[in-house]
Amino acid sequence: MSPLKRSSAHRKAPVKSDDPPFKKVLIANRGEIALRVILACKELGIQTVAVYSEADRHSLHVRFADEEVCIGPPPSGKSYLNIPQVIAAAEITGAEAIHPGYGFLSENAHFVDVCQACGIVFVGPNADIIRMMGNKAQAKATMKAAGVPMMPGSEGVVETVEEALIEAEKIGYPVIVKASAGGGGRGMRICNNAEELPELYNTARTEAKAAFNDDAVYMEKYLLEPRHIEVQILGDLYGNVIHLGERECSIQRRHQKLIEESPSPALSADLRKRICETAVRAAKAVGYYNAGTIEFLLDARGDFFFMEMNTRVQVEHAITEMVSGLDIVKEQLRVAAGQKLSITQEEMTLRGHAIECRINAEDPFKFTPCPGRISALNFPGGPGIRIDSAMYQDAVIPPHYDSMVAKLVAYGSDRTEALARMRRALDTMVIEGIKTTAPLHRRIIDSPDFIKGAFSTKWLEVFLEDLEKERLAAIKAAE
Ligand code: MV4
Repeated sequence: MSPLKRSSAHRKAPVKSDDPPFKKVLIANRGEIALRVILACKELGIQTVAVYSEADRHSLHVRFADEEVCIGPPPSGKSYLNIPQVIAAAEITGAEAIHPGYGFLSENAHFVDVCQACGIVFVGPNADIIRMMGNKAQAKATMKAAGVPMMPGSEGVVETVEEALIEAEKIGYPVIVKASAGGGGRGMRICNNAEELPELYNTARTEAKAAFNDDAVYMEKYLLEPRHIEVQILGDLYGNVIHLGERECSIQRRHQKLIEESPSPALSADLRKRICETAVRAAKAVGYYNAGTIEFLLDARGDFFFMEMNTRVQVEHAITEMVSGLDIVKEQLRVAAGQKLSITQEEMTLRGHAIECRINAEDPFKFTPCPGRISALNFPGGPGIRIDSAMYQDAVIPPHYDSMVAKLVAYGSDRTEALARMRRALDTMVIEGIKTTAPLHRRIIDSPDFIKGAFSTKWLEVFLEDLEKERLAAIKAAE
């Protein structure tokens, strides 16, 4: 078969929707998301190929796949990010498609090009969209043209200090300088006045150059205490785009999310409708297909602004699955095979409330990594609890990768019930042998602000400072 015909974008006739989308799929990832994709493939009758590094030989994603290929030593640059090795594994096993999960190769446009050249379907959007959304200044220009609300800021890249000063006067301080190739918080500088702008502008550029080999930066009005709201969308190759509601992702530390929930406690029905419809319009404007996320910042007045678009399945997709009843990974696989979305917006109902705690192998109050062997393990269960994890008793958590070891998701008919279930799930979860962030989650979900839903992206920082003061006072009192 010619390579072009096997790429989803060029598929001629849709595969009948009751057929398995593919015969065999390779999962280019590890840990819970690799397992999650394998589960979706099993339900769809798709054969699976796991790839793994030497550190992951005994991982569950390897155990539960139909075939497995070792692709290199533990460092991800030599294994999970090694494009020739991943492609070779797909060719040797005859996999028709590659699901990238999140992280690693999931937003690598070059990898998508290589897949296409090799006649392998990439389970995701086309390379051009990934490239465009990876360039934040360009993504903003495209979304602005589509009528998506924008933060006041520069029109594209700011080339010189002089231009930065003029832009900042127009925008009004405080302003934020962001790396165009950045995202997720890397390469940003907040600036309060004209005196400090030249130096901050230059360090932002230098840092962007070092981190992304691209020193392009743009500027925006800096919102002091925004909420981070993101809308889950799904699109297919026939121009259908639906949204699955929003997620509240404001509980973050150094741009790492700790807790997410859906729906957001901050949105009225009217605001929800407007933000979700805006996300659909944005995705349609770029002809988007696959699962995707439109990220917004929401200010205290209820105005929202486009921030970024993610072109992959996200860690926190599970909470959306709980409130929508849809399997996002199965939809990704169907769409990549040229099938239509299994549901229309009109058929879709969002029901109840879901909260996710990301359980990391870290010291819960110092945030230092804590790899090691799981000596005892009890996963909580009962009504409304879902755990996505590749942990098992005696598993060894390697030090080479992301420290997330489980996603604990609680669903309830409303937020109060979801929270009560999360509380009792955390109280009956046992993970011994390593430290985890579970005790911190327990503290957060018991705090009055969290219970009220009264928090912004600034909130966790202050909460952690207060916890630290409390801890130091307790030490002093014990002396
Ligand atoms: C902002 C902002 C305030 N104003 N942009 C952080 C991640 C990156 N994607 C963009 N980020 C921010 N952009 C303007 N114009 C505040 C943040 C921000 C933030 C955003 C979402 C979640 C947590 C955050 C923590 C600090 C700063």
